[in-house]
Amino acid sequence: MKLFCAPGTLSLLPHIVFLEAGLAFTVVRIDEHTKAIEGGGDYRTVNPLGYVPALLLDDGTVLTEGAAIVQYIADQVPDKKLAPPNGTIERAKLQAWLNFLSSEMHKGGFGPIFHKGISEQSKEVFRDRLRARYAHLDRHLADHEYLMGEDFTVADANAFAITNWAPRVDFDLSPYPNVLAHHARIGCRPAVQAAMAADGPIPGPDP
Ligand SMILES: N[C@@H](CCC(=O)N[C@@H](CS)C(=O)NCC(=O)O)C(=O)O
Repeated sequence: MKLFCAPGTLSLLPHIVFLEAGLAFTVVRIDEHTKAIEGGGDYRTVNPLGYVPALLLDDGTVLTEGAAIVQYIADQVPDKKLAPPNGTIERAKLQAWLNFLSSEMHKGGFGPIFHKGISEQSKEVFRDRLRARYAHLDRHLADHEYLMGEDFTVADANAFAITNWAPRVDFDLSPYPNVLAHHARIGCRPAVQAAMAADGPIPGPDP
């Protein structure tokens, strides 16, 4: 399986989950701005929308969307309990967290703040949205070690990958001590440290 990645992006999420799962995979780097695949080729031939992550299966199937990719990986190794079994209410709750992180926090929060075409005033609107959502996360994590309770799941890796962006968009996490503690806890995991090291330095903004 090939995982298409770019440093500092959501591709950190499936990268972490692959390492947690202990499955064989190859990282294929792409330039987030030019869409060039390292070693040659245009990433839009893999994902026409040009964003990462994408997973290329050995049979040629392409799976996009971080939330779908990590559930697919988790389901290959059920004993690792990276996601509750399909069809259970616990799995639905995991999907609720993944959707919350993707829509409310990533696309509805961090994404627009990264956009160079958005005014500082508008960015503050999205920072406000993030504040409300981080407050919700913080309340939840006050009495849960992990998003799903007592066990690490792919949702924790998702929260980690997204929260990593806070310093890059001047988003202050200090009012959310439980989020910070969770972030530190997840960041200590060997798979997370290995994925971060492999990700390497984050390139500068699009010229
Ligand atoms: N809906 C996608 C969004 C992925 C996404 O926004 N990726 C960003 C990096 S974090 C990207 O590649 N942006 C470049 C672009 O949209 O051209 C998912 O959840 O996987």
